[in-house]
Amino acid sequence: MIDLRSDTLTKPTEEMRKAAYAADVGDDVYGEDPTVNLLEKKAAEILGKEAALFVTSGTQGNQIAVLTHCQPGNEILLEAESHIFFYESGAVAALAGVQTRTISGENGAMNPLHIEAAIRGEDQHFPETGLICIENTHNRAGGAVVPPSNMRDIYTVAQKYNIPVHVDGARLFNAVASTGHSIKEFTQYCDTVQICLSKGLGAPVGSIIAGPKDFIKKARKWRKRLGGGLRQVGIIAAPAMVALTKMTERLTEDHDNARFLAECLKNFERLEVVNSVDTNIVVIDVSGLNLNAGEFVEALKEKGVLSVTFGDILVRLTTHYDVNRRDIQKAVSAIHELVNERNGRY
Ligand code: TLP
Repeated sequence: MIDLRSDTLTKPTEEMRKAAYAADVGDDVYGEDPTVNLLEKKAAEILGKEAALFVTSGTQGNQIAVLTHCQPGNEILLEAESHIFFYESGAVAALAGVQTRTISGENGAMNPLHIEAAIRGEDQHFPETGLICIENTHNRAGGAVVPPSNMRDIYTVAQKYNIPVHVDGARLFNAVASTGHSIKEFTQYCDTVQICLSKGLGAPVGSIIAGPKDFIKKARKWRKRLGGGLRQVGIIAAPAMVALTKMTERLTEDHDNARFLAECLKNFERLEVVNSVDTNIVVIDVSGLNLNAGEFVEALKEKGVLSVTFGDILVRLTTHYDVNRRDIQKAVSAIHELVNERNGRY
């Protein structure tokens, strides 16, 4: 099977497994796990923030950020198809008791003027705007990079109204690899950031949230409340450190593979690549084949390629460390075969 469902599917490398085996550990709830402490220090440095916290997942990181920044009854501004809004099981309502106000972006980027217009004024009827969230890269926009200039303009608005900005940077290193901008060129325009080590970077588990010291202190308490205070967690922090320090530059390979895949698919009749393929995600519209997304995914599985639905007629294909160019070529052949079979039916 060639698995293009997600970059979350990557398995730990040999170096990660060895690092896990050799990890020096302690009880992290006591602050005594040297491997976690080192990872948090290194992550804060890399991300240009005062402090960082190791958390179990991207979702947990985002939720802890919302819980720490906001009060129940706040309103948060976020992109209409952002992961926090679309894919986190309504957690911001269920856990933080905040309501969402969505802003439709273009290629994942929200217009700062739309943000400014949505910020609530002083009125007893209104909720307070507690947080602005940016997602970079933007998953449902097909891994689109939100440029630092857009983040800067949003951050400028946010600062004018004294509202914090959180970045869901689950794939922020993909934005770095795609643009050549440094990670700090992105993170300078936010108060807090969440990055995933378990996607294209290949760690088995874990995300980081980074931000000001006092924020991370409060976030640590929220992590504990959520049952995310782990014990000898150096076992997973060690492979996470390998992901953070050794796996970021190779993301360009995934991007090359995604572009190659998209270029091949563009030659196929009745199948359309709908995203700009900035990074490691290719989104295709399969409706021209007279199939819905679910039917396409099933038919492609029969041919040895796994993909995921991304709406009624859209399918997402994601490249990552565990698929190489030959796998992509095989996937292209399988899709070609499927397209030909479908075209034969007209
Ligand atoms: N995204 C997953 C699914 O949840 C959709 C995927 O396969 O792409 N932020 C962004 C932008 C994400 O894409 C994801 C995962 C998360 C946060 C959550 O990370 P985890 O899965 O570690 O909770």
